[in-house]
Amino acid sequence: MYGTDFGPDDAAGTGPRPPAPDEPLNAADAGIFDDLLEHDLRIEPRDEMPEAYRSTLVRQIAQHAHSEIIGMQPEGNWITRAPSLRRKAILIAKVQDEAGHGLYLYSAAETLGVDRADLLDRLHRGTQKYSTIFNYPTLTWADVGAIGWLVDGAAIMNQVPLCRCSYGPYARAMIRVCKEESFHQRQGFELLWTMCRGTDAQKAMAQDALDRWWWPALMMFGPPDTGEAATGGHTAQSMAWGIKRFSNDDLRQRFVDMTVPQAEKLGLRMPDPDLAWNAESGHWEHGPIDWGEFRRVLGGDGACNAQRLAHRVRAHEDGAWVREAAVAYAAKHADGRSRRRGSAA
Ligand code: FAQ
Repeated sequence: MYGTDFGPDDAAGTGPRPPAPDEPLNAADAGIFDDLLEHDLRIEPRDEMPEAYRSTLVRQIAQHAHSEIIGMQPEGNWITRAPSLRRKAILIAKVQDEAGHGLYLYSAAETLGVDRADLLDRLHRGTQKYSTIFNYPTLTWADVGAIGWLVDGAAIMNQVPLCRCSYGPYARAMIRVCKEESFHQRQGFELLWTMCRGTDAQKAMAQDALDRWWWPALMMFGPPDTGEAATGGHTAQSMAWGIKRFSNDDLRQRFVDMTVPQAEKLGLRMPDPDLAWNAESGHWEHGPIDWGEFRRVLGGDGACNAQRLAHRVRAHEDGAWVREAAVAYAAKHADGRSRRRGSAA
């Protein structure tokens, strides 16, 4: 049973009537996709949907899932070097959460009729992307704080609206993901807060991490998609379909407005000489983003692209025996269950 099975929430009950789960789709249902969108209801796996809507979701959800599991690497790099047992336990839990997010997202993608193994294969062959942010190195312990504060902070800003995405399984997966990302963001801020109140060397390390992660974090929101700088892209269509609820530029601006006062609280300086408060618009205006760097990293030429992918492929190959054992175990139990059912009959 899906959310839409409870019917439209307008009191007059004039909204569309989604088919029951086992009801076959018929010609009258062909228009249900538009009706569901119009009433801001959720599209579920059993609903008819345009092929372009389905493939856009597969692209975005797969890219999101790949980002979560590749995103384990930069932080995983610091698990053995965390400065205390408490910090180590927190970091292990966070990296484990990212793996969980990948699992929810691959499951959501599978409801669109794709196979998880095939998606991983496409990641490994380089035909599907993951977020550019994870191709930057984590050089010091402060980078762990900067990832939590800035990368998870940007991820939440982008992902809270996805909890209202028109595709039900993706929207529902994002609710839990966002709760966990919010904890991640706070732990990153707290880590940097502690460093900023430590020795001069620790504060300098925090500043250096902000200097290196600020611009890549702004690029996470994707290329410009409003005004004269807009470069085309998927935003207009994805917003019409209710997949995206805001433009990349809108979300980036919200992130800047949220983060600048937080940097002030930490006592850190933003690495942007053009950053200025605009009292008229009520927003912080930032300097130009180097979209040439974004395209370079997206094209495979970031500091860590090759390393991230090689590590991912190696982990996948090393884990083959675990997957085989899990399949054999499941088959053995399915066999036992069907034999027990047979002898009970
Ligand atoms: N990296 O037209 P748009 C995280 C591509 S999760 C790489 O704007 P769209 C958790 C885009 O695919 C971080 N590629 O595209 C964590 C498109 O390529 P195409 C990931 C990018 O899809 C924290 C082209 O550029 N989050 O951090 C990027 O409508 C800490 C044109 O762009 C998600 O995936 C990029 N940054 O909007 C884990 C959220 N930006 O098809 C571990 C879900 C754009 O032309 C540690 N995804 N591209 O070849 C989304 O919201 C959207 O897909 C956007 C891009 C907003 C990322």
